[in-house]
Amino acid sequence: MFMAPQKYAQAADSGEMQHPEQTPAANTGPMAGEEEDTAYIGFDFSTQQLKALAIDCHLKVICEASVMFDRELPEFRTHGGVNAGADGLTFTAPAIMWVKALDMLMDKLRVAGLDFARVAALSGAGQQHGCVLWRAGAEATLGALEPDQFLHQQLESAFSVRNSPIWMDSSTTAQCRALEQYVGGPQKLADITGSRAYERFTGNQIAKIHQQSPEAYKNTERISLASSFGASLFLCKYAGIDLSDGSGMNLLDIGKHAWDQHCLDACAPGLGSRLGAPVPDAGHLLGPIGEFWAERYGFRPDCGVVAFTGDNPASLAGLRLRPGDLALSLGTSDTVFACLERPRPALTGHVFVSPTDADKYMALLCFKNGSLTRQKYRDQCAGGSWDTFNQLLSTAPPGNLGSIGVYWLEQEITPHGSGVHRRDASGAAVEAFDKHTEVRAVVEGQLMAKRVHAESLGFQLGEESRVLATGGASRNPALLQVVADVFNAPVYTHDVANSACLGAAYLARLGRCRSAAAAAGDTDAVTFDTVTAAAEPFHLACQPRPDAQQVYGPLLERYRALEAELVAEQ
Ligand code: XUL
Repeated sequence: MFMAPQKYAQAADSGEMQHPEQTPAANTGPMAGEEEDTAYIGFDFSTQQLKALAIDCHLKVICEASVMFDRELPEFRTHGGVNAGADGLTFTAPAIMWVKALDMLMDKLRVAGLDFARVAALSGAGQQHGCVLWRAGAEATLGALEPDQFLHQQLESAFSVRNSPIWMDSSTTAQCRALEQYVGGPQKLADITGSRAYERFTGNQIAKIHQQSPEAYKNTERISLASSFGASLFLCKYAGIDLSDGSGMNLLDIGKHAWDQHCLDACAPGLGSRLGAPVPDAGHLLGPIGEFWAERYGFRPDCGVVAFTGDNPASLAGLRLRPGDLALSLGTSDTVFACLERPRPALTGHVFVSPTDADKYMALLCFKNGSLTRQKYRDQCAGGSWDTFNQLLSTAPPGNLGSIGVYWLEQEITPHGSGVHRRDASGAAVEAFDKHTEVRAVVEGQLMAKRVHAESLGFQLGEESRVLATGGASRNPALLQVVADVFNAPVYTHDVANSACLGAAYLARLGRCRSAAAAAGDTDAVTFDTVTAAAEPFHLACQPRPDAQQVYGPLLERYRALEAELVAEQ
């Protein structure tokens, strides 16, 4: 019987992992324009904390620090880094809290021994969709920051809206429907911007602010995303919005890399000038760090600020996903990222411009029913034991002799649906399965959903495709074998903590080295792949069974049809 090691006993979907094969890492050191001691920083303005990580030019992590909003900045009375409105729909966070956290984080990095004079460039990630509204005159304040004072003392009154809407907000349904109607329907909006209208997407949030607080909107000279807000603090002037993070606004034409005038008009007047032009490419060097930073922290005056991106795009960069690869984050809810060459925006899921190559795209899918659903069936069928759960999973054959199920215990978002629905091999609805069939139906159903929805957005599995599994459940080999079989692709694991910070640090290196190469007349010498060639290798966890395609090909078609039928009924 498979025994989970003690250290994983508490972790969701835990199990033991062998790493039978490793992909060798390229052995690269300093590149053009780098010294042996050159360092890069990646920040992450995430929901619950502000984090930073520094790497050297061998891509080794040399320093990490973080500031937890609830615990270290209790004066803002956030819960999980956010303030919930009384309506249960509105979620905000004070931008000045993020500024104060940055003051604290910089001191922590200094105390941790990071020599800022080594830093050739920095970049960052931000929680997606949230926005910061800068009051008229704020850029002048940014440009005149005094190095002997904290940032938060100087930026206290820089915002026209104190509480920034964030991604958890779902109070803008009316604005979403209005935007879809204005542009010609949800699929038309998805074709332009990569997603149908979503409540948390920034255009809809701005429309609500314009409608409910017209004076504040009028008094706003610039609107940043959390990501470009971070970059603006370091540049000491407004930073453009990154194309990948900008794809989460329902405003960007993801094919043309420009704001769509129709979408802008539908949301608020004068919006284009308040957003500024998006940055033109991935890992774009925006300019040198502001004087404040050189004087207060000893950064070199030519330290580059590379456009900050969204946390999900930065994670895709941190995992170094290639076209045809798919990353599966198996956590409380499950998330899928994939690289796409030819996207097909759909009514479910999101297509963003790729954070590492603006000619490509990434898919993002969030599945609400992840680990908690698996745990529920572990408790129900396996007495709370992952070992027993894995045993049951192995008892039922791949393909479950034709039994399939959809387990939307929580109202699912990919697709929109709820309830538990079982079908036997003949396609007839059944009330219950025996334990091993149930366990396999849960796992296979969840994984088939991921493949079906990724493919609906244009994801194509190829000969070279890899599935990269992260999160608690990626330590469970029985589950990973089902992943390999359903995707008919090898599964790799990678223990990257802070993949968003790491991805941001890689993007900092990309921006810096590419601009050094361009200055030397060699514009094409540096790509995201070349600057990350020395990164830690992935570990091969398992290969698909030889008959995987034969088993799952027809089952995937049945699963797709079942979901479509259920969505149509609901
Ligand atoms: C993605 C999303 C969240 C936030 C969390 O669309 O809303 O993943 O980016 O930080």
